[in-house]
Amino acid sequence: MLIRVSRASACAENEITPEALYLSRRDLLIGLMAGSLGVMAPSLRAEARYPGVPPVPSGPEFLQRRLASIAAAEMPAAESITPYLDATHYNNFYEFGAGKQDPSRHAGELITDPWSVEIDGEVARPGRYSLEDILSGVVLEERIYRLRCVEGWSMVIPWIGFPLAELVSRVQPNGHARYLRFETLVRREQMRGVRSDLGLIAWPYIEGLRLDEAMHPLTLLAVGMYGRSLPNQNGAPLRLVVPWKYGFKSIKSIVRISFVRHQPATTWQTMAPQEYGFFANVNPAVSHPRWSQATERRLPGSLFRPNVRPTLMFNGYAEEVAALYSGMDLRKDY
Ligand SMILES: Nc1nc2c(c(=O)[nH]1)N[C@H]1C(S)=C(S)[C@@H](COP(=O)(O)O)O[C@H]1N2
Ligand SMILES: [Mo]
Repeated sequence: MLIRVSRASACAENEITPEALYLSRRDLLIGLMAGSLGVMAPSLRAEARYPGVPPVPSGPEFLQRRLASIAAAEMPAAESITPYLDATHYNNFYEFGAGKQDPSRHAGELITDPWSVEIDGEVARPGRYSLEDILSGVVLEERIYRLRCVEGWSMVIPWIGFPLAELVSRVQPNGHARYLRFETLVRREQMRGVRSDLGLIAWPYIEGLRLDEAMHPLTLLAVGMYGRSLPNQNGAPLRLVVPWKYGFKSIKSIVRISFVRHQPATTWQTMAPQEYGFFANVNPAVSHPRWSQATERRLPGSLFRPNVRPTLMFNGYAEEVAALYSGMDLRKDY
């Protein structure tokens, strides 16, 4: 809902719009398209748009330069963006501890530059790609998405990134590639949660997508949020964002992407298979065994104003993604 993907089923605008209006709107659309290339739309002035963002950009210099020229996404009419301070101080990133404040307290210890990602498996162009390499030739864009955690809270976050599909096409998967398997960095000296081992998680944190899910235009690789590079607690320098799935699918600080033949075993699914599935599509009709998923708390909220709202099928992106799951029983494949 927050971003529109055109559908073949939609009737052509010129069937219903007077010609003059249609033409001027067409010019506007062309302008907007140019804008997404940073030509015409207002460039993203993060400090004006998002109160509380750091006054000075951070991250490697090549990324700062790229972030300076991004076009601003249209502000959603029906939703307000979660304040920067909430999105960066209420996090899940178990590598830095299990508490919601632990990542913002401790992730600063992580060194994220230089960074590279190993790409291997069923692809014609495997290799170790530097972050700069990964970003070369892609257009970074701002996308405002809802994020729904399986625990029952949600936010609205303006990400900066590019479609994962572009990277997938570049490395040329072969006919055996059916799934992508993602791995987060493990660096004990810089990751307090890994050191103190909760005894629960077998590091590295692993996530996965079916190839068609990875190729879907809503699926992003993000390098920034709120007009800035990603804070470490949000998964710097490179993370996945899959807005129609529960947040745990959106793996942070990625160091490896493998193209594989079989559905990979993922972290939460392995730990508690009866509670967390591989697909993890947001679904208000399928309860978690210990709580309902019918509603969510939109952050920020308070004890007295919990800000509860109904959870939407596929987190509100059903129109765009439902076809990926046609014929599947989403109660079984949760
Ligand atoms: N490596 C790694 N990625 C992770 C997690 C984690 O613990 N480790 N937590 C996930 C969960 S449960 C959620 S809800 C989102 C939270 O992203 P945010 O902190 O940027 O809002 O990150 C996901 N990605
Ligand atoms: Mo989550």
